[in-house]
Amino acid sequence: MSFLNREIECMPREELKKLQSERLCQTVRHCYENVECFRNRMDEKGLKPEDIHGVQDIHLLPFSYKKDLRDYYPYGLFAVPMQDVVRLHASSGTTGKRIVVGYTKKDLDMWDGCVARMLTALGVTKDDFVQVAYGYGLFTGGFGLHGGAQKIGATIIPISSGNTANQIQTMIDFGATVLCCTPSYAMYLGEEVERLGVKDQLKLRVGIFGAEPWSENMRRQIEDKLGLKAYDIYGLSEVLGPGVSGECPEQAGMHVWEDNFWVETIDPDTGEVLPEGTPGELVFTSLTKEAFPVIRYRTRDICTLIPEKCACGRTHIRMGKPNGRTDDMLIIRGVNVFPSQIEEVLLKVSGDQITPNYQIVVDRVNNTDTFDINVEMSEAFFSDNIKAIEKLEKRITEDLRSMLGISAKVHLVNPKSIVRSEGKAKRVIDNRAGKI
Ligand code: DLL
Repeated sequence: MSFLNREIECMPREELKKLQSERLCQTVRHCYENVECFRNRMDEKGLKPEDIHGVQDIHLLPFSYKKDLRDYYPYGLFAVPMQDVVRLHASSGTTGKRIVVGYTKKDLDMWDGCVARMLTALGVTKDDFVQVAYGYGLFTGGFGLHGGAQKIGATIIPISSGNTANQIQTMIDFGATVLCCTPSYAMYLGEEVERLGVKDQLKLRVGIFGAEPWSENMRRQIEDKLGLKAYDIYGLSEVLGPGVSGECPEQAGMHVWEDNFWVETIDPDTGEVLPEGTPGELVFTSLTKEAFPVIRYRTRDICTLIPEKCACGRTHIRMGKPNGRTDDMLIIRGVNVFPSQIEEVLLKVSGDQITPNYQIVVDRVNNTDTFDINVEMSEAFFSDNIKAIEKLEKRITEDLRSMLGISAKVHLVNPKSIVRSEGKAKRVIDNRAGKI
């Protein structure tokens, strides 16, 4: 088992809590002195930084939201002078105005350290060739993985996302041993590798895939197509970028780097802190960030924390795979529908029959919502008889109806007919805007 910093990664929890408490008090003071929005919220609650003595007082602090980043766009929430900000990143998300975040030199060093910890845990060393196929640019994926790989001295292939044929040729020619990209793009690369029949020319060993939800079924398929071991990495721009948490070789949840972040799960409706192990909305407080610190930031990601000690020896808490977002909810014919519910039904269908590619299409025709789900068949199943296809469509339709309480039209579509993504997959197409 390899560690970048064993002392920190395996720190006894009592000691870790003490460190977190000290860092939380410093962060609260830093925000109160430098971020007007935070100071106003503390004042409204009649709170002063001296009232926060440690992590036991975290529940007293006000929440922060994505809306704050939009209201104070671009730099209104930065806590240091702009001369100290050495990098900006931005994210647009699926809705609304984009948000901007900033980093000092020390912030970048912390970020690199978080990603480097994960890479080291997975046995990535300076002997590896790391192909970074996340997008470089304002998106945090490319530069985030790049920074971590650079810290451990690996040979980086900074190819960015897209240009799939060239991507595969580069992997072969340059001998990439580690691939970093979104799981949807990994799946697409895997399909192309299969089509070209070049799997035996690849040297890939480790895949680091995140930035969007993906299933265990998808993990198996990517591993099989690319001949590597696939690991999950989580993060969000507002809190850091990739590397807020990541899997270790045990693959039993993602370790949140708790020396840098305090993590809670809350009831999204009441804001009440939930016991570890109960699913809820993930909320992060940064403990070491300078330029863009966050206090009790509501991610909207629904997730479960795993407090039990991990077999790898790391003491930092783990989080399960995020399974849905509180703001992903679609209201179709008055019924609340979460894409994760649809995914759950599709996951029960054998991987021999369908691929992990699907798309939800919602529209409004004659004042009524239409609800269609296109699910891609596997090559093998596609060549089966039409009766088998109709039977499977019917089964998925019925399972969805009993899960959601409304009917969707399920269409099993031809293999490779759903548009592939080079970044995050677009699973929902809602064409109803302006038709209500
Ligand atoms: O997606 C950062 C990142 C880049 C993470 C590369 C991992 C790898 P944003 O674009 O701000 O940042 O999107 C953040 O993506 O709130 C989750 O909803 C989702 N997300 C990120 N990682 C995972 C994951 C980057 N492993 C939003 N599983 C988050 C499920 C994820 N969802």
